[in-house]
This record gives sequence, C-alpha cells and structure tokens, in this order.
Amino acid sequence: MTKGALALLIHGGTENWSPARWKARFDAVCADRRVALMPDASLDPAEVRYAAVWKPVPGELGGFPNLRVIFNLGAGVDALMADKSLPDVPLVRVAVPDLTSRMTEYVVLHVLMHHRQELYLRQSQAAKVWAPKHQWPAAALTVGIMGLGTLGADAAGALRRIGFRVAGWSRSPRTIDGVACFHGAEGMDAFLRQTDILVCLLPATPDTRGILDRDVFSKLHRGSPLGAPVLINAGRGALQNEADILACLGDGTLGAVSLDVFVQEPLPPDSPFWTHPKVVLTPHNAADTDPDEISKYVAAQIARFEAGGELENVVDRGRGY
Ligand code: NDP
Ligand code: OXD
Repeated sequence: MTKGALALLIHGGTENWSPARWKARFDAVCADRRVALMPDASLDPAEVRYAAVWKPVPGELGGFPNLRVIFNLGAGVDALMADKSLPDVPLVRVAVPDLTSRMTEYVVLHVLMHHRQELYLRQSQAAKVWAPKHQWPAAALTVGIMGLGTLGADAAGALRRIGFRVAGWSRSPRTIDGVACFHGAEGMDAFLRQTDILVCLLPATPDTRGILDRDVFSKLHRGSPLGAPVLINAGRGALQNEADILACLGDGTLGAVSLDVFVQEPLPPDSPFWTHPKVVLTPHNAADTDPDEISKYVAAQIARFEAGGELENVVDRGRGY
C-alpha cells in the first residue's frame, strides 16, 4: 500500500532553512513515502497526509484535504497560530535534545558574558586600558528565567551547575530541583524582585506579547553586583517592547541586554540596536534547528502515529503554545 505523502513547506530564507537540504534529509528518513517540496505541480494535494513546515504562507496548509498532522520544524509556533485558516489537525512542535542544548549554550554564554563583565573588558581592550574589575562569584547573582518549559528548564539546570542562584517563572506551577519556582500573575513580582539577570524563553502568545516592558524591568532587583539588571531575550521579538528597552538602557533601569530576536527580522539597518554600546545582538541564531535531527524526530513521530501511538509535543491551541 502506498503511504500518504509528506509535503514540505519551507519559507525561511536563511542558510539553515535551505529547502533542498531539508528535502534531502526527509528523503533519507522517509524512504518509503513520497516527500514533496512545495510548490510541486505533480503532487495531488489529496495524497498529502503530513506537512512539515516553517513559516508557511497563511492559507497554504488549507489546500490539503486529507492532512492528518502538521509538524512545525521549530519550537515556536507563533507564526502558525497567526494563521486563522490553519487546518484543525494536531500541530506538533519541536522539542529535541539537540535544539535544547544549543539554546542552553546560548543562555550560558550570555549569562556568563554579562556576569564576567565582558562588555566592559572588551571596551577596555579596545582603548588599551589595563583596568581590572572585581569579578563576583556566580553565587552572588540570581538568574531569573521566564518560561520553564523544555528550554527554560534545561538552561536552569546548567546555570545551577555553574553556581548561580536560579529562579523561574511559568504559567502553571513547576518544581525544578534547586530552582525557586514562581508562576502566574501572582508570582511575577516576587520572581522579578530577586532577579539580577532576566532570561526570557517564553513563547509569543496573546498573553505574553509585549511582556518585556518598563513595568517588568523596573521591578528587577536593584543593588545587583552588576550595578543594574540585565535582560537576555531569546524567546521571540514580539515579547519585547523595544522602545522601553532603549529607554531603560538610557536611564539605567537596565544595565545591558542580549537580544537574539526582534520585532522586525531581519533587523533593519537603521535600528539603534546595531550600534548601542550596551547591546549584544545575534540574528535569531540562539538555537539552530538541525535538519538531520529534526527530520528523524518527525519520521519517528509519524511511525509512532501510524502504529496507533500518541504524538508528542502537540501544541495546545487554546494556550497558543
Ligand atoms: P515550552 O512550550 O516547552 O515552554 C514554554 C514555557 O513558557 C512554559 O514553562 C510555560 O508555562 C511558559 N509560559 C507560556 N505562557 C506563559 C504565560 N502566559 N505566563 C507565564 N509562563 C508562560 O517551549 P520551549 O521551552 O520549547 O520554547 C520556548 C520558546 O523559545 C519558543 O516558543 C520559541 O518562541 C523560543 N525559541 C527561540 C529560538 C531561538 O533560536 N531564538 C529557538 C527555539 C525556540 P507552563 O510550564 O506553565 O506551560
Ligand atoms: C524556533 C526558532 O522556534 O528557531 O525553533 O526560533
């Protein structure tokens, strides 16, 4: 019996999202079914049972009448959730150790960069100034992580092992060894009050959009060894109020920021973030999605589903993540 086809809808633009590379990987792991890179005029849309997608055009998925599962090729599903015509079939997101470890590397790198005052040290080097600064032990700082899901929980564990005090904030109650966990609107202020370095790994949903604003920054711990609190956002640009970030860097409410994500991506050439001395920016590069790992993950999910098993990491559409 012919197995239903897998349609690939990939609109990324960057090197990692080369459609040809994804097609080659899916051909290798789904050798017994047709893998069609869309658009493909030779494909009968009724043949398609599965779609693996990154930023499909709104409405594009509605063209497959027999679709059973949509696999988002990344962890964040905000772009898909914005498509009001998205077919009502299970939507599966990525949660794999490979991507998780990459994000934890990013978080550890940037927390340590600010903790060890690298901005100051690089500026001193550029100016040929020999001016050592006291370096605090990790235990002198609390890193607060917004979002204690797949990524936040892993980053929390790594930061704990380095010796930081770690706090976390989620929607529902969580328990993580050695992490002071807070949740909901009622837990937010207590979480912020003890946080010296705020790491955001939230999804962008109607509840979280614009959450990183002056109100939140002004509640962060004052009197930190770093002088002023630091923000690290690798969740989504839609979470941050960029005018507030710039204003808070200007008046000292924030001491420095690391931003991997922006409201508009690619970041426009005239954005003040490019040249701001207190901003470390990366081009949405914190945790690459590896085609080898993710194609295997999708193929394994399809095999389990067709054998009557449960899909994993299915998005709750009501919550938006
Ligand atoms: P998960 O779904 O596993 O975790 C999401 C976490 O956010 C959960 O702890 C959840 O709470 C919490 N959360 C959601 N809504 C709220 C809310 N309203 N208030 C408080 N907490 C909330 O997601 P992942 O950890 O896998 O990924 C997180 C995000 O990281 C992705 O959605 C994506 O946007 C971003 N990302 C960015 C990448 C990059 O390269 N920059 C790469 C990959 C992902 P609860 O535990 O109660 O459900
Ligand atoms: C993701 C991303 O959501 O790369 O996986 O941003």
